[in-house]
Amino acid sequence: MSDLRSKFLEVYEVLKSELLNDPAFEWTDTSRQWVDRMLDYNVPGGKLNRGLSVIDSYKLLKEEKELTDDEVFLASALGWCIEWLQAYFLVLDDIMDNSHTRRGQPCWFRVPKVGMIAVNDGIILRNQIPRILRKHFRDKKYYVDLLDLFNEVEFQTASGQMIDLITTIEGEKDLSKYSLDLHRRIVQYKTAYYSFYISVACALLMSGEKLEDHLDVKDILVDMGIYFQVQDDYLDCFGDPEFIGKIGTDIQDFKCSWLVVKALELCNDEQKKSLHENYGKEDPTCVARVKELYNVLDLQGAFADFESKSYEKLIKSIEAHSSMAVQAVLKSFLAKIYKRLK
Ligand code: DMA
Ligand code: MG
Ligand code: MG
Ligand code: MG
Repeated sequence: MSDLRSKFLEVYEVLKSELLNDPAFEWTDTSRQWVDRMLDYNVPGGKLNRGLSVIDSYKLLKEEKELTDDEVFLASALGWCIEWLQAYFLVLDDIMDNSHTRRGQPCWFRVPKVGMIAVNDGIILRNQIPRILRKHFRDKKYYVDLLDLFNEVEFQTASGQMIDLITTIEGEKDLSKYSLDLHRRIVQYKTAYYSFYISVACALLMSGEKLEDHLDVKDILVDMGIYFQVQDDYLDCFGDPEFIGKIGTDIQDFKCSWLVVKALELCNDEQKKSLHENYGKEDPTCVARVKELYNVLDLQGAFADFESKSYEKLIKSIEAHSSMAVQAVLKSFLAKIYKRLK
């Protein structure tokens, strides 16, 4: 394991132990054990890209100067706040999407004796973020901006989740309302801000920058987030569940996925009829028919095309940026996700 990653994981242990001894609550052995297990199950098991990116970005923004131990700790703590935010969204997203697995294990709500306690666990995860921020950032000049950032991003993500969910309401399933513009709105809000923008925004605040001076960076990160969610939509159907650690449910859930939008654009009348009949059904034969149609329409090819075009466009807008340090931050992000298989 790289040094950075192991240092980052050490900070997780520190934060967890602080939370499990939070003096604002009268802990018992049982409640402490519950939260301990819930955190270990849901917070550190992912790729950790979002969290590690805060440290990476902060380093690049400081250019060649070595980070002090204190700076590494603070950047890691902010990185973990983002991982906490992600854990909170995922625990609830898996319930709402009726998913089965996540990160190679059953979704938290499917674990015996957890069930709908997972809803409150999600709320706990969400409430632990301001407790971490208060403990470690309370006397920083940028404390208020940090709180404001996490609140804004949570609002944007929850709003994106809302439009993702209300397009699939039972009895109102209508593929004709699915378009690239609706898809863009859903993924911009549900994914881009919390997956890309917030990490760089945290690093900028730590460097003493004002976020309103970096709206151009935000625009590029939002575009990168949209590209990232198109990859997620693609992997939901074409990814290897063993490797991505989750089993796709977008077809069954009638999601406004990039794949179905693309299929609607490419299909003839007969294929459209089949899509209308089979999309959004639990029945495995219906799911198989949709996947077959995706193959006939060569959505893998359409995706490969989208992927290379997005990459070129992103590189172009990154290279137009005036600061080389910012360019380095954005390029390191893009390199992490380009042609990802998980
Ligand atoms: C991801 O949507 C967005 C959030 C806020 C979790 P998704 O349901 O496509 O994610 P996943 O494929 O990981 O369930
Ligand atoms: Mg989901
Ligand atoms: Mg979802
Ligand atoms: Mg998905």
